[in-house]
Amino acid sequence: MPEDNLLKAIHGPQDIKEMNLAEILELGKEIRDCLINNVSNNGGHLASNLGVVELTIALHRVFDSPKDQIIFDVGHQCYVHKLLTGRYEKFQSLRKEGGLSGFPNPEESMHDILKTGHSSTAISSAVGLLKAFQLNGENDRYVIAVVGDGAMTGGLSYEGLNNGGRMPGNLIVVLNDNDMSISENVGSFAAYLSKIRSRQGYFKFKDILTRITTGTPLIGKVFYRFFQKIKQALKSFFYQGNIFEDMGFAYFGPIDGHNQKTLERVLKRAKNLKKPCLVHVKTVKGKGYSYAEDQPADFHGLSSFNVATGEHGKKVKPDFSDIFGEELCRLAMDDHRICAITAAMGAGCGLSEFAKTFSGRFYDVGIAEQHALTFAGGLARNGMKPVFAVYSSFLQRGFDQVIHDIALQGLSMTLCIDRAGIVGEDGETHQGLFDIPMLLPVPGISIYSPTSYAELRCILRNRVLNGTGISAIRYPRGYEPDMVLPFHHLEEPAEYTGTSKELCIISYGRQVVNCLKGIRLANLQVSFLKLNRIFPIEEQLVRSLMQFKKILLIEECYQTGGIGSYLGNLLMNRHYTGYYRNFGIDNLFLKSGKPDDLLAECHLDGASIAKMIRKFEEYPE
Ligand SMILES: Cc1ncc(C[n+]2csc(CCOP(=O)(O)OP(=O)(O)O)c2C)c(N)n1
Repeated sequence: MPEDNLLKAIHGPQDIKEMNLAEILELGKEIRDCLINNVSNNGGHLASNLGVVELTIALHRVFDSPKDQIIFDVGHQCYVHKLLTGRYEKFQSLRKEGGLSGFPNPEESMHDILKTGHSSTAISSAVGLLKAFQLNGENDRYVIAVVGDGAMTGGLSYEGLNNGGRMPGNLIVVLNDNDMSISENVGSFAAYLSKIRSRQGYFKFKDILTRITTGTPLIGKVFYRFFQKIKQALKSFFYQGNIFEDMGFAYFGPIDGHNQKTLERVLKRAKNLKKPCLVHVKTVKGKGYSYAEDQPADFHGLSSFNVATGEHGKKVKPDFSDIFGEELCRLAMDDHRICAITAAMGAGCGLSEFAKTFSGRFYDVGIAEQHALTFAGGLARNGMKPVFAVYSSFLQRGFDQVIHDIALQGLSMTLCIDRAGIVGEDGETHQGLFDIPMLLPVPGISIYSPTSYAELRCILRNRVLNGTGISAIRYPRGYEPDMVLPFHHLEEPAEYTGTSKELCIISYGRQVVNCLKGIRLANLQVSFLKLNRIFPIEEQLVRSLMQFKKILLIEECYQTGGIGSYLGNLLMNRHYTGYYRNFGIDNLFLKSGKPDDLLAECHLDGASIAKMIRKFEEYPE
């Protein structure tokens, strides 16, 4: 076990500023060991953090956090930053309920500027943060955005660059180029970066010239001006321009992101320039841990693993994502119009097999959910059957595209919404709780929520082959319930069990299981209505509900804007005279924790539901 002698003495960035190179290199080793040991226990993002050890140390030595603000794009690579900013003692609690977040969190530390978790926001945030400094007259403060090459596939990054490059002042974008998103990075920009990397000779030459010219008084200045003039000519001679320079950034790089001295030297130069700079840093994802270097995608985000062997929790049985992928392959075999789209989450969404078998109809568009949807609209318009598989929380990015580029056009596509509902350890930014409130008002949409694999298969088949308009199918992270479910009419939009006419409990998706447990624990005679299609609820079904004296809808969704408020409206409009209550999650951001614990915290576990049912059964007596 490493001693962490240097690391445990670090209470803030000031403690590393005076260290000599030997100490810094030793510190880097201790940090790597600490990352590997902790993530092997708690799970989390390993490879990305191993790749930014030297970079994060350099940033904290050259800049002055929190006076200068460092923003990590996505934020999954902020563990080293956490260790250097006084959170070593708490690091063992990483991603645990009540512990350190796996992402930046200003509630934890003044060195964390914003809560993040979604990609490609850092440059825009940095531009805003810097503008505010300038408006406050704080012109000596810097803002540094650390952005991965994967995050550069998201359009928002360019919107930020577009504004940032023309802005006076201390904006530094560090492009952390490891050639990987979660899987291999895709698209023209990735190819462009590799082209830039291959022109290292030009940049070295430029670097040396700049150093000579700016380091020699008088002659240097004259020569520097001359050099600036010939630079354009040199540029077009050696390469076809650099997008960053053309957008107004002084470009430094590509530099070795694991060479501490080079990193600090270049960052200092960028700092002294006092204009928008882009520092292109070449790093190795997983650096220093051979298993992560060899399989960076597997070690991007993972649950616990064996440090000595690199063995990590491979799935022992298929989960919802796998079943989706498997069924889609089956359908695509017979229908060549079926196309699968992912926004950089192919493996996570269960599309690996589809990508191999139908490579011509598989599109990883990068971290570009907006483009994925508008692109799907184009495919649909010209006769294809697009299926976009996306995590619920990342679908939030594409709200306008769902409305404007698909629904309004009257186009048909299938949205497969993975990780719907409470997700767990990734915390606030990753919970899948907005898709229902977001999608309900979209004209013409239908939304399905299967509880079991058989239902998922059946719904997917029906919707992909015959669906019109947008068909959204949402399913949770993980596995179908172990319990044998008393439902058999998978093709129907809803199904009743029980004969009581007094009280009807309604639910859908994963929550059906906890409701059935709750009913059993409450030991009461109630009817249960399982919704397979949660929107729209047809007139006939509403009419059938009017016969109950009491109706209780329980859902793993925000109370406001969920199916409960929608059904409440339907009942009210039909002058339902019984008691209706809907129970969902309070409109708060849910922090990190195990899904079962979070469900219990939200009173959505079997025991809480049993209490709720008993209380409601007695109401209003
Ligand atoms: C909007 C959005 N879509 C998808 C993701 C999932 N995601 C998390 S990290 C990541 C890859 C990021 O790659 P890069 O920026 O190069 O960072 P690296 O991990 O390689 O350092 C993806 C796709 C996300 N966080 N946000």
